[in-house]
Amino acid sequence: METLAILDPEGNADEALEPKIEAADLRRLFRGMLASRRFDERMLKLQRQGRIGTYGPSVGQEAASLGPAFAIGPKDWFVPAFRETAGMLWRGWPMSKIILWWSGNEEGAKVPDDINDLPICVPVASQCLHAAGLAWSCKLNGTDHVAIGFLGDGATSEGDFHEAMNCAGVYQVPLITVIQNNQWAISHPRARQTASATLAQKAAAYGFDGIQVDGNDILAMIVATRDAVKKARAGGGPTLIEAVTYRLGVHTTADDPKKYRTDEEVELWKPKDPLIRFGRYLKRKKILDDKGRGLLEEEVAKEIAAAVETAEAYEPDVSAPFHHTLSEMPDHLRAQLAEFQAYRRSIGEAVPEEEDGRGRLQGNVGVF
Ligand SMILES: Cc1ncc(C[n+]2csc(CCOP(=O)(O)OP(=O)(O)O)c2C)c(N)n1
Ligand SMILES: [Mg+2]
Repeated sequence: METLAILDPEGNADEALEPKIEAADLRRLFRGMLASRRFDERMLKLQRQGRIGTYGPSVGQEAASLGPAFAIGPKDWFVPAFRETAGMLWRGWPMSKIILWWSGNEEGAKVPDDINDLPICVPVASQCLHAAGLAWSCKLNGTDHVAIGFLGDGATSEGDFHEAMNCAGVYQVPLITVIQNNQWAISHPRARQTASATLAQKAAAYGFDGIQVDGNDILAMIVATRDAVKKARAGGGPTLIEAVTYRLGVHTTADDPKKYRTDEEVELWKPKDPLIRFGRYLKRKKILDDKGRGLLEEEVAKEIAAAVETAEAYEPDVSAPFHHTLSEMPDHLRAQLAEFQAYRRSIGEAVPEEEDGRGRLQGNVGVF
């Protein structure tokens, strides 16, 4: 199984493999990883303060979703699981929406208008099927668009993964599947997940290419995805990319990793942190010095503060679940909605007249 790495831990690039990327884009990529990192840190604090719900950070895994996001266009499909914050921010999801999503607010699942994305989706490996279906639609519609779907190492043990990969191979759809192998599925280690030597080699059984990539190396992730996208656009079918990375933080805010893994293991991965390595690379290339980095930190801090303010000022539509589930509300749900609205009025809430379950459904159906 081929393994692709371009940046070493000191941030030196293998010149034969180094992609040509404009300095401005390299700087934006660093900003993207930094924004995701600082956003995660802030989200953990908000959760501890009881201001959002459970949160799953992607600390240490930023390059694995940002590289693929950089390598596709807005009309291609980006199908995240739940640890693709860096990629989602790059695609144009406002931070405030991501905060709303983790607060259990429907608004956080509404896709921004100008991108072909699906929202955060937690059922493990279900995203593989969504992405395979979208890739199939790209092919059936005669476009040269591709779909990129994400999953974790643990998700490769799910039937959905098998079904999606099998279907993608049989129908030769333009699908790129990125496995974020972060070594753990909550407390279950990679070694106990599968007897396969690599996760990438599973592609061989489905009849298409697989490649193992240093997932903490943003340049390698970009190159691997670009190759896969080029092949898919030309009708060459799917690719499976195994991004070898590490979850430096908690699985979610409901988890204590000290119960199942050692501090020594975490320490071993810290020098491979994608942000550190890419930062060194940019410094060496004289693209981003300490001063420039400080300015980015300030910019990102302001963006996060503004997003928290926007999200917390958002007035949730508490009747949203009634309106987003079925295209036509059946009588029993209509009755429940009426009862719910009567209760809201009885406690003094202002409920608009049109909130009777009619007339709003069509506008919302397209969201998913
Ligand atoms: C179908 C399903 N089963 C169980 C869960 C609970 N769950 C959430 S994340 C997770 C582990 C996923 O591990 P992995 O695929 O390696 O992704 P990671 O969390 O490491 O990013 C589990 C079991 C779920 N969300 N969906
Ligand atoms: Mg995992």
